[in-house]
Amino acid sequence: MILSTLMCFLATAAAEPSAIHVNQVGYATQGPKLAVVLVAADSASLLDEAGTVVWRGPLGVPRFWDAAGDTARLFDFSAFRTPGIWRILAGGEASFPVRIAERPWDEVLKGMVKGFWYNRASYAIQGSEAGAWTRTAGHPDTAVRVHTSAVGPVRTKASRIRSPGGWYDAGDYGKYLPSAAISTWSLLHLYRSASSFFDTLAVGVPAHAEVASDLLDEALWSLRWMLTMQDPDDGGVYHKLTTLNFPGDAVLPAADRSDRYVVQKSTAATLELAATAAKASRILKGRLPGLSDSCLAAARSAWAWARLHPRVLHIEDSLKENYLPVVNSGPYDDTDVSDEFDWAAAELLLATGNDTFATAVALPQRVAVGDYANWLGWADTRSLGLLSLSLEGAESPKATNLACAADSMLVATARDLRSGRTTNPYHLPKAGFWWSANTAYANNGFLCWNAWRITGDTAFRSAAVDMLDYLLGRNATGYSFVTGFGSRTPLHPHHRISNGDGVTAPVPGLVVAGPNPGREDDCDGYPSLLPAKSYLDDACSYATNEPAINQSAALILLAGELSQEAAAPASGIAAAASPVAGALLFSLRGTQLSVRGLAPERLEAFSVDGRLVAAASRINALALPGRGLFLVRALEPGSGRVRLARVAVP
Ligand SMILES: [Ca+2]
Repeated sequence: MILSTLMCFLATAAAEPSAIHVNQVGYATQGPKLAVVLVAADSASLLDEAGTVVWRGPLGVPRFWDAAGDTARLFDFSAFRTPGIWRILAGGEASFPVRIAERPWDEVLKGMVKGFWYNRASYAIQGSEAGAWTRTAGHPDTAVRVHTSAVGPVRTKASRIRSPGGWYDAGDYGKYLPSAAISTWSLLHLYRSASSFFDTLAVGVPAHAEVASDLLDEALWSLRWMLTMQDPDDGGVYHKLTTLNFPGDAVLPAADRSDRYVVQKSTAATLELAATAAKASRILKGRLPGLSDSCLAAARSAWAWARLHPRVLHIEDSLKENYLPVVNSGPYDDTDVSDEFDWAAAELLLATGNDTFATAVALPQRVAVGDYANWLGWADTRSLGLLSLSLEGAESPKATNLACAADSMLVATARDLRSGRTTNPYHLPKAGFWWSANTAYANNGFLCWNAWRITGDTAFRSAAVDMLDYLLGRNATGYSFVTGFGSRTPLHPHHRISNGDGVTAPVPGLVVAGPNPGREDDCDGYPSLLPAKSYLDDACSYATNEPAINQSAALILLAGELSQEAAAPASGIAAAASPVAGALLFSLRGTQLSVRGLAPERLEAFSVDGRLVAAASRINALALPGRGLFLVRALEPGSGRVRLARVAVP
């Protein structure tokens, strides 16, 4: 109680901005450490708490960035590796506290996972874990109406269905399948990536009997709700569950008693459930076998519905024209479901090993290279399948070829995103700003982390840390974008619970949308109209200051991978599943690759970004150029069949 009182006290006024932008949460002892200095100076110092200079270093060349209207100098203090709390001093200006620690991001990671718990629907936030933010349960969702867009022969207008649980989506109390799916998938994927780390990471929520891991438990809270959104009579899945209109801006969950509706089954929502449930079925197999089976059955019936209804699109405007009563909640329109088909097929292939799904994955040659905004998102889901194939595909013989292709595409996209990073004064790879651009920055960091996992190239890892630094304060606004974590954080998010709960500090652990020059909310008071500074810490600003589950999930993925790695350092290549993925056909000794029982017509090795690095014709051996990860392609004589393998030379 003392702690929460203190937090409330501290949070009543925003800290004055500093002219030195740092990651306000922390830097890893052995990792890269960069600050952005906006004052004219040649060098900067690190000071201890008594004000004594402990380290000094030069500043980089001044660079003007038109998106921020700033001339900025980078201060690289990576060589300073002493854990503790320090400040940077340059040109007479001091930074916020700079924390250096072996595991600097565990607390913000836990806070963001707990942020999901705070946003649970049909659930009372209480007990010592709740801190100041206790509230009674709202939205039991035990008698949800079926909207006219969703009625069928069994579930009619008079039906009432049960669909409790799940998370509130953002500042409102709607529950939307597209954003819930990508968010749930993200928590599941992170757990799959580092389950032993997350089995012991306690995030400060009440203990649960079902599974030991708080992260997995939180994912299951949403997954169980998602399963209720499937019509058991045909396998189709409703797009959303909401009231007809948004409640007032400070109405708490328990006071929002308007009727709630499930709205239209859509192909997108149905495939999103198929994909997420298929992923869950694999993770839960040895832990909760009954739920695992239910998930796989739900995924299969959802897939079957989507094949019968391949283009039932949820388009808010057309719903408004054709069905009454009019629904005015979040649209979550998706006009292209080819990516959802690919994602679901990839997850079902990994869950079943069934050839039907292998042939259904129609991967493009490259994934959204250059399309910085849309390589991943709630409506752009193809890369979720790639990420699953890359992480898990080597364990499934039927998925090996696709896993190799997924690695290659992920690395190519990461390489494209990373380009230009070192010339940007904030070290941003391809900076841009739009609604929820913070999600894109987190996604890009996660992509770069995966490229590091696949290739072992530390430049990718540094790019991932750059994105984390950006989101936690090393940006042109000088805010850490996670409520409650940092020296200067959002105090007035567009979030009904935070607005209405009478607690001065907002609910902690929420990730806001970030700078957006579109400023669609038309709020007064934006401190700057420059793109990188178009951010307003005001509850009015739904265009820059609204939290959302998919924003949190994206940053949890990035912070989670970096945190688990800090707890158990691993080199990227050593982390790859096995030296030769798949194919009994190939073997490796040193850098010498052999093909058993076959003299291929042609044998080729590619680096993971697609460059041909070695080739041979009509012999069964190939010398690889050295350490690294390679995609090997063997063309069978006669049949013309292509065999692929992913080979890591340690
Ligand atoms: Ca889509």
